[in-house]
Amino acid sequence: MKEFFPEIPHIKYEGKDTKNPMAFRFYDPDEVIAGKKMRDHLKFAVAYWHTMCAGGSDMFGVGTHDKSLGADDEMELARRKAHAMFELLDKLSVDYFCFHDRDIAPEGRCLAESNERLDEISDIIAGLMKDTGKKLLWGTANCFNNPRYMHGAGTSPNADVFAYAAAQIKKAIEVTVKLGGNGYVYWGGREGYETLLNTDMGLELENMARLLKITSEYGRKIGFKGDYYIEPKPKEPTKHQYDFDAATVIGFLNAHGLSKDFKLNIEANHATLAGHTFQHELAFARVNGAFGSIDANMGDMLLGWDTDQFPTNVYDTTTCMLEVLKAGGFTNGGLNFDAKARRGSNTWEDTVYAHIAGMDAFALGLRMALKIIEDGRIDAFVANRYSSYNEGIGKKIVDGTATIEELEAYALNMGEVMTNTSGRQEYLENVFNSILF
Ligand code: XUL
Ligand code: CO
Repeated sequence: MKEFFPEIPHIKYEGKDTKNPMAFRFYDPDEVIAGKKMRDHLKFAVAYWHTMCAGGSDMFGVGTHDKSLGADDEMELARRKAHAMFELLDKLSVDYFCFHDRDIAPEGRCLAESNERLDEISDIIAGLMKDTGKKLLWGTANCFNNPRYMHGAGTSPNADVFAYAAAQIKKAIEVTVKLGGNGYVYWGGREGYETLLNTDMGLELENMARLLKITSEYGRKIGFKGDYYIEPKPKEPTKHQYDFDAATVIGFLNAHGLSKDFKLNIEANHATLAGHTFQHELAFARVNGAFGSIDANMGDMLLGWDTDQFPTNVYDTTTCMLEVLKAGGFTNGGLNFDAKARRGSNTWEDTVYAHIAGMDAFALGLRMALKIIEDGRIDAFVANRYSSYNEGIGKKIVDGTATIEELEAYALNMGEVMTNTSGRQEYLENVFNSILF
C-alpha cells in the first residue's frame, strides 16, 4: 500500500539540544543503559483505538481530526488503518501495539460477521507483523460500546448478554493468540453500577469472576502463554466500577481464586481518578506480586474524568520507572500509550508530536530513575529507616518468632518509645530534585 504520511519522517534521536520537532531528545532506542537497550526497558506500544480511531469527538462536538485515510467504506478503512498503523510504528521506532477487537475491524451485523471481519483484518496484521517484526503487546475485547452492553457485559442482569460477551472475548483471545500477543487485557468497561436500587451486587461480582474464569481458561487451552491483566478504574462510564483500584482488584482476584493467572495493567489517569498517585498503584501491584503492564498517560488534576493525555510530567515518569525497575523491569508488559492528542491538536503531525513527547518523557524518566538508584541516598535512607527490623525484637517480629507475651514483656520493660526519628520528607524531596536537575 502507498505511504499514508509522506510528511512525517523517521523520527531519530538528536539529543536534548535539538530544535527539530520531529526528533527525539531523550529516547535513543538502541542506546544501552543499565545493561539493556532503551527500547527493551520501555517497551512502548501504540494504542490502536486512540491513534487510528479517535477523531476528537466529545459530547459537545463532532470529530476534528479526519482519520478516514481516503477510504470510502468501513472495511476498506480497516484495511488502510492496519497499514497506516504499521507506517507510524516504523516511523516512531515503536515495537508494539495494542488493540480492542472493534478497533481493528468494525462490528458486523451479527457475531459471525464480526468474527469474519476480524479474521480478514488480523490476517493483514499478521502479514505486516511478519514483514516488520512489530509485536502485539496485548489484545482486548470492546464489551462496552454496543448498546447490548448498556448494563454491563459479565455483570449484565441479562444472561444473553453474558453469553454474547463470553463469545466475543473467546474470539478476541483467539485473535490475540494468532498474533502472538504477550498479554490479554480485561478492562471492565461497564462492569459496575449506577444505583443499588436495581442491582444485585453479589450476583454481579460472582458473574464477573465467572466470565474471567471461563474465558481465561479457554485461552490457556488454545495455547495462550502470555499474561492476563485486569485494568483497574474507579468510575466512568459507570458511577462505581467494580475494578476500582489495584487493592480492590487484588482482593477480588484472591476472593475468586484468580490471582495465580492475573496481573494488573495500571493506568496513570485511572490511578488519579481513584484518588491515588500513579506510583501508589504501581507500588501496590508490585508488592503484591501483581505488577504486569502500564497504560501510559496522564490526567488533568483539575478535571474529574479520564482525559487520557500523553504523559509529559517527568516527576511521574521518573517515579513510574523507579517502580518498574524495582519490579525487575517488564516481562510480558510494556508502556502502552492509552492517550490521545487534544481535540484541538487535530493533524497527524500532532499525533506524532504527542507520541514523541510521551516517549521522550518516559526516556527521561528512565534515565532519571537510574540516576536516583545509582545515587543511592534515597534507598539507603529507606533501608535505614526500617533497620530496627534487622535485629533484636524487630527481627523476631519479621521472622514470625515473637510471641504476644514476649512483645508485652518487651513493651513493659521498655517504658516508652524513645527512638522515633524524623521521616525527613522535605530533605528527601530536595534530594530527588537535585538528582533530576
Ligand atoms: C478506558 C481504558 C481502556 C482500556 C482497554 O479508560 O483505559 O481503553 O485500556 O479497554
Ligand atoms: Co487503559
